Amino acid sequence: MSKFTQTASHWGVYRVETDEAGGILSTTGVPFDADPSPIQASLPAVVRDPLRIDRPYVREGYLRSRGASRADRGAEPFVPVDWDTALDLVTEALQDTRQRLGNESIYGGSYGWASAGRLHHTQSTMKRFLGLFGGFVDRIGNHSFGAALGIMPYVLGRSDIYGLAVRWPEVVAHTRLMVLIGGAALKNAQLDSGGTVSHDNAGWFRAAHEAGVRIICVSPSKMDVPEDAAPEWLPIRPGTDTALLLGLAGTLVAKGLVDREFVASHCSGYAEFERYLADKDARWAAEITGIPAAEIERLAAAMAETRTLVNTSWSVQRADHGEQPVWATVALASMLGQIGLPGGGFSLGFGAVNGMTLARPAGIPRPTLPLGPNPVRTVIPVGRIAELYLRPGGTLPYNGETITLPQIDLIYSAGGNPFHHNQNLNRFLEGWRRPGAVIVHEPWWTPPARYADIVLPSTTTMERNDIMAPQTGSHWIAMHQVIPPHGQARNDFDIFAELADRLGFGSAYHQDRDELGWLRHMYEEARTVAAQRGFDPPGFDEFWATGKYEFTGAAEHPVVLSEFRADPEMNPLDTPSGRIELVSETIRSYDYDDCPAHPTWLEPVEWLGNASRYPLHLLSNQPAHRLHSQLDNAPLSRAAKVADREPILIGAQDARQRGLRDGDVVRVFNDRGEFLAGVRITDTLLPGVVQVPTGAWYDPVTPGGLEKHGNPNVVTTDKGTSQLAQGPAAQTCLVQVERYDDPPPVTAFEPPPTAERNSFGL
Ligand SMILES: Nc1nc2c(c(=O)[nH]1)N[C@H]1C(S)=C(S)[C@@H](COP(=O)(O)OP(=O)(O)OC[C@H]3O[C@@H](n4cnc5c(=O)[nH]c(N)nc54)[C@H](O)[C@@H]3O)O[C@H]1N2
Ligand SMILES: Nc1nc2c(c(=O)[nH]1)N[C@H]1C(S)=C(S)[C@@H](COP(=O)(O)OP(=O)(O)OC[C@H]3O[C@@H](n4cnc5c(=O)[nH]c(N)nc54)[C@H](O)[C@@H]3O)O[C@H]1N2
Ligand SMILES: [Mo]
Repeated sequence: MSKFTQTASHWGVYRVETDEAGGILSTTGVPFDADPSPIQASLPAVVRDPLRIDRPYVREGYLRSRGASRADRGAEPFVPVDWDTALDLVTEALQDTRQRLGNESIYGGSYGWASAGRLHHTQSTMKRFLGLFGGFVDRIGNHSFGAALGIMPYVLGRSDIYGLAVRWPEVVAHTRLMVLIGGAALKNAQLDSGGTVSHDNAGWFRAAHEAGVRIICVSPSKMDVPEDAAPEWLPIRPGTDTALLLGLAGTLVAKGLVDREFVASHCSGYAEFERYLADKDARWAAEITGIPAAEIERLAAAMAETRTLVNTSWSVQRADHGEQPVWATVALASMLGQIGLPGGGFSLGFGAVNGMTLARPAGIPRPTLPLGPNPVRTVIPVGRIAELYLRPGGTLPYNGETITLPQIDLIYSAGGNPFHHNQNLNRFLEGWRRPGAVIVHEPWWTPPARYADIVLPSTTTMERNDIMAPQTGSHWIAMHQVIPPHGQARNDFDIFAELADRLGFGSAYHQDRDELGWLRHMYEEARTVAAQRGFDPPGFDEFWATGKYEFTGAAEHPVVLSEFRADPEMNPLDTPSGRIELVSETIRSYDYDDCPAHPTWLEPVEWLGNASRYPLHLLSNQPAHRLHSQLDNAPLSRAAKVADREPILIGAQDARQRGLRDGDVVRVFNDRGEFLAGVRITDTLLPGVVQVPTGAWYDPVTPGGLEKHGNPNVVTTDKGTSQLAQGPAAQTCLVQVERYDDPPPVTAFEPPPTAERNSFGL
């Protein structure tokens, strides 16, 4: 007799069929998901794969002498140890580091999506643990929309990018023209951070098209808006969107199309901004963007004529001066005067994830594991982690302040892949090899595990119980344990609980609750809040047995900024002027040349306009067949590889110039590094642009050398967007591409070498 168990993930809720011996028979979506993502089959396919880490391991040199051979991190075999030994080593490293250098020398490598689930949310379990241990250096900002997070408080007095997003029903009912800068590719709407319940974006795109919404895709890639929506494609040079937005704004001024009443009553600094726009006409923008001036003029006129939504994708701001396209988007929408009208104004990252643009009842709480305190106040902007490791004692300007970089001597990393999320990996690796100890929890032998000193094997969602409560959905979902843990793998929570016991703060950490004890507690706390807000979820036992609870009620999303529009005096924004700041005196006072007082076109360090030795612009977008680097080892992701490597999309003309054919292996390189990729020729990219999805597991011939699997972060820049946000700027990257014969085999999916414990006399 087989059995079906419901589990869930960032990419959806699904059921796994197992036989009596726990063998996995099949994976199916749930009836309440309109359009399940194919990624759902990937975890069941590799949950028992030979790359799973079966027990704790310690790098050979570290076992011999802690800290001595840190430069060999990633180049030495691992020695299997028992849990007791491993946890002793972790305790010792933590205590010793704290004693010598204080808690400010511990980096809680706290970036990473890990898995959906509110208890076994790895970042939370780790932060709670390190906080109670006395604190750790945390990160600030995010990889997704770091520049927007930095600039929006100055412009609108808020940075809730999700709250500012216009919802689909409003678009279909009211928007007539949707300008998608950077597109809104459906591949990205497969998932949500914290979980997706139903995939609805494809249907909404069709509905928008049927309702007659005109959709324009402004992107170097034609593939960024689904064909069903019949988009018009305006190919643009990467990194030049600010120039387009300013050129559109300048055209509005020149043609007398500015909503002067709106900018006078709702914005501050318009006059100064308009003076800056004096020479920013369509011809100026055409030179920079490659979009013909006549097209820009036509677009400006169309925007002023009809209900228009200007949406700028997150990718566009993940680039040098990424604050500018965000600010310029708000400025253009202000001049069109439609902010606060249904279906009008601006939005950021429409379609970047599944749920952000769907409407749901307001006030749904989430069961939550409390993080606890973090007595250490030092933070590092996510885009600048290498600075933290490489420049102890140095300073970093950030958001009007100066960060003094502490000396990090211990990295604790769990739930993220630093060899995926960071840019300029060769430089990053140099930094990663500086501290005295690196401790990693991982389910598989991924790059962070391979480059660790102490590796603790963790379970996956299928091997534990949890609750999914999406940030953007209207369900709570029970995630039932499907199979027993692999080998000696343990839940992150249990690992931290035992470490806390050993370190003397066990009760503060686990509060004497086990897994189900915590789930019940977290659920009941959230249920009390839900009840106060007029919802009626059942008690925990009933929820756990039923498997889901749906919050019902009017799914109305108030039109973004409508109250401010109606009465800016009564409902001012939280900015110094109470209005939309087209000029910020606060930013002016920082005197940053890379982020001036109003939206400004600043040439990126690398773009097609200054390309010479490296003539191609490399975009490294989100992968269609996995989540970042997660499940790169699964069949779905591996089937999409070309010659075993991550595909590089290249236009026919660029391929011809280099004598390349489909299926060839190429070397992609610049001064920062080199990697191999498999050629796929396309007619969907602007000439001069190549595209490699992010997330191939870092697999160099030797650490820091030629990367042979297709990880684009070997060549991307780790420059911050500006001194203001210091956001990641991965999309700003020029490269050259050439054919590479006789490539070395990919070894990313083979476990690292292991050594016997007594081989060196221990
Ligand atoms: N070049 C380039 N780089 C980028 C981007 C880009 O556009 N271009 N995008 C950036 C963006 S937006 C983001 S959000 C980041 C994402 O960066 P990350 O969030 O760091 O990427 P993931 O691959 O999701 O890493 C999650 C890791 O956690 C592990 N894991 C999964 N479940 C568990 C668990 O239960 N316990 C533990 N201990 N580990 C688990 C997985 O095996 C995986 O190694 O990447 C950024 N990097
Ligand atoms: N399947 C899948 N979906 C995902 C993720 C995943 O890993 N897998 N990751 C999720 C995460 S963490 C995030 S943050 C979001 C990110 O969402 P986005 O940042 O929107 O996603 P990207 O795929 O990086 O970029 C979208 C498109 O922007 C275009 N683009 C790049 N540079 C420029 C430019 O300079 N100008 C213009 N006009 N266009 C440009 C590229 O053609 C690219 O295809 O996606 C989420 N969705
Ligand atoms: Mo992201």
